[in-house]
Parts: sequence; structure tokens; C-alpha cells
Amino acid sequence: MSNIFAMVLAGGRGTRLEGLTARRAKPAVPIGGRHRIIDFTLSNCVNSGLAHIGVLTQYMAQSLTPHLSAWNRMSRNAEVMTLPAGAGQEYAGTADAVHQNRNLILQLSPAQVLVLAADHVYQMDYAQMLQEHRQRGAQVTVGCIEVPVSAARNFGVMEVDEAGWITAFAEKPESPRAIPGRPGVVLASMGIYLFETGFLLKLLAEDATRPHSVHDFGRNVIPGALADARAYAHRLRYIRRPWTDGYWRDVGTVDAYWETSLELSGTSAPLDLDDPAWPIHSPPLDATEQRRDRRSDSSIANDADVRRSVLFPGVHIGAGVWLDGCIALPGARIAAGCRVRNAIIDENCRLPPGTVIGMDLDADRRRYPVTPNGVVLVAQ
Ligand code: ADQ
Ligand code: ADP
Repeated sequence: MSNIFAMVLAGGRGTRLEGLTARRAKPAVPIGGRHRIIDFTLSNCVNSGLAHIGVLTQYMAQSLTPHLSAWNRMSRNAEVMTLPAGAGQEYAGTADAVHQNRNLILQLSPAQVLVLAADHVYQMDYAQMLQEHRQRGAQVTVGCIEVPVSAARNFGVMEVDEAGWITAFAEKPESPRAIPGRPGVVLASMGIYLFETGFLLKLLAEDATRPHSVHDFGRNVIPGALADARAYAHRLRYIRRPWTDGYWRDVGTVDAYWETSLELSGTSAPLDLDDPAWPIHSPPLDATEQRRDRRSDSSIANDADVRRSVLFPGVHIGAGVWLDGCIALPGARIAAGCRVRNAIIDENCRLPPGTVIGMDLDADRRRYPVTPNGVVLVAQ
């Protein structure tokens, strides 16, 4: 694994997360009580034994930089490099972001480059992906998972032959083809790609000069490569149960973020973030900011009633508060007598005494964004 360079794409804008990404990049959004979204991908990298990890940042890069430096200090066996888009030289798309770092790739001269997204919740051993990639003699291997056809328009959808070779790839198709014999189910790309290095550099050089390309892996590079490439589909499996399909969530919308957060905190959580075989690591959340604001630890009044909720460090819950289905991000303050259902309270937001949220969504809509599933977002 030490001969692979992992390039983590962390520069996307994440507009569908609305207020949660107004002041931070999507990969920097806190999740799971003490992590940020990017911690899943970075933990998968170090747990898989990768030694060289580059994180490509752009939108709100400053919201990620201290966290990435802390990651670099924390990781003994891996180097975590921050690779920001250069001044005046924006990354035009995911493929362009990698292309602009081609000199670093040449300098490190890895055998393979693993291109990863920074905004997914999952546990994955990339060594298994490499093993399959090598055994098959693939030039590129794409991580994939089955999803219901209703979700297909958010993803790249692939078709594969019996041996697992990719025969077709459509980015966010309107009318995707189901897996043969599995009506209602399609094979979705996880947006993660393992490339032979020379093959990647050749594809990127071709894409850079192709007219009308938006320089995106899913839209341009992967579909364009299929005609004459050996492209293989690798299925995500559970770390401890490799015979079953793994858990993977794209937390790109407020609803998906809310649902995934509650799923992870429930008694039958689909992932064990403290699994000794595959822990999700994180530098202390907001180590630097906490020092600056002198934020103390959390406090919850004795008579507060908190159900199905995720409370981050530094959250204060006042007397008589009732919470159900709430995510309170670091430093949120919920004053006495508030009653809040199905809501996200962003970092450092304050709810004044007696605030009622989630009981009358029409009233809530006048003050806050409310998602299609009825989750209320209280952001700054
Ligand atoms: P999308 O979900 O649309 O599709 P995209 O917006 O391309 O994903 O972002 C992928 C990753 O790249 C994210 O981590 C994002 O932060 C980052 N990124 C985006 N633009 C960037 C830039 N200019 N510089 C650096 N990083 C950038 C992709 C694939 C689909 C696949 C889904 C799975 O295109 O085929 O199904 O991911 O979620
Ligand atoms: P159950 O035991 O079935 O959860 P509860 O009496 O706790 O019954 O809740 C009944 C309904 O009232 C649920 O929809 C719950 O979310 C809501 N509810 C409970 N307590 C409060 C409260 N203090 N303020 C607003 N709604 C509440």
C-alpha cells in the first residue's frame, strides 16, 4: 500500500447542504458527535496502510486546513498533505484538480493513484480494492455499491459484465438500467477510482485538451476511458463481513446528513466508529477554536429530556428542555424551556428560552430553512 498515492477531493461547494456549508467546506461539517465528514475517508486511508495522502481543497479551504494539519501531526505512519487550488488557478473540476497536481504525482511516482471523495460516510479497506485491481490486471477500478433506482439520478450508474468489467457508465442518468435480474436496483459509482499511474496521467492529458469537457471524473474521464480500457467494478463490503455489501452514505443533502447522523448514533448503528479493527480517527474537534473561545465542556440540565439526538462537545442544554431527533453542533446553546423536534442546530447557534421548533413546520418555514423531509436547519 505504500506505493499508492491517495488524492482526496475536498474542494466541492456542497450547496445542497445549505447553511451548513455557508462558512465551511462540506468535508469539514461535524458529524457523529466528534468527527468531521472527511475523517471517514482519512481513517479509511490510514487504516488501509496508505502512507501518502494529499487532500485537494478549494471552496472554504480555511475551514479544513487546521484540521488537516492536526491530522498530519496525529498520523505517525502517514503523511497528510494539503493541496489547495493555486491563487488565480481554480480547480475547474475533479479531474482538473488531480491534473493540476500532476507534478507531485510524477515526483512521488506511485504505482497507482487512488482518487477519493471527502464527503462519504463508510468504512472501507482500500487494500481489498487494490488486491482485486491487481488480480484482474485492471487499468482503473471504480468502487461501487447497489442503490435503489430512485437514487440513481444523484450518482454515476454503471453496467458490468459477468466478470465485473464495466461496460457502460452514465453520470446521473434520467433513466438508468437496473442490474439484470434485480429490478429496481442499480450499480452506483462511489466516486472513488484506483488508477494505474501512467494510465491516469494519459487520461488527464487527453481530457485537458478535449473541447467541452468540464474536467470531471464522472462526466468526462471515466465514460471516455471505457472504450479501450480495462475498467473494473469493485464492490464495497463490510470490513468484518466481507460477504455482505457494505454501508455507504453520501451525506450531500441536509436530509441525508440528518438521517445518517441519527442512524450512526442509534442502538443498532450500521457502523462501529470505535471498532478496534477499523476506528474512525479524529483530532480533537475544534482543538484550535475551543482554545480561542474558551468553550467549556457540555452541560445538560438535570430535568432536560433528550431523545434520539446527537450532542457535540460544548453544547449547553437548559432546564426543562425537550429534544427529539436533534443534532446540536459544537457550542450550540439551547436555553431553558425550548422544545425542539427534528432539527439541526449549527455550531455556536443559540436558541432563546422557550423556542419551539418542529411542531408547526409552516411557522418554522418563516424563520428557518425546512427540508423536504421536514428537518429544520438553524444556522448562522
Ligand atoms: P458528485 O456527488 O456530484 O458525483 P462531485 O461534486 O463531483 O460529486 O464531488 C466529488 C468530490 O470531489 C467531493 O468530495 C467534492 O468535495 C470534491 N470536489 C468537487 N469539485 C472539486 C474541485 N474543483 N476541487 C477539488 N475537489 C472537488 C461524484 C461522481 C459520481 C458518483 C458520486 C458518488 O461524479 O459518479 O456516483 O460522486 O457520490
Ligand atoms: P411516547 O412514549 O410514545 O414517545 P410521548 O408522550 O413521549 O409518547 O410523545 C408523544 C408525542 O408527543 C411524540 O410525537 C413526541 O415526539 C411528542 N412529545 C413528547 N413530549 C413532548 C414535549 N415536551 N413537547 C412537544 N412534543 C412532545
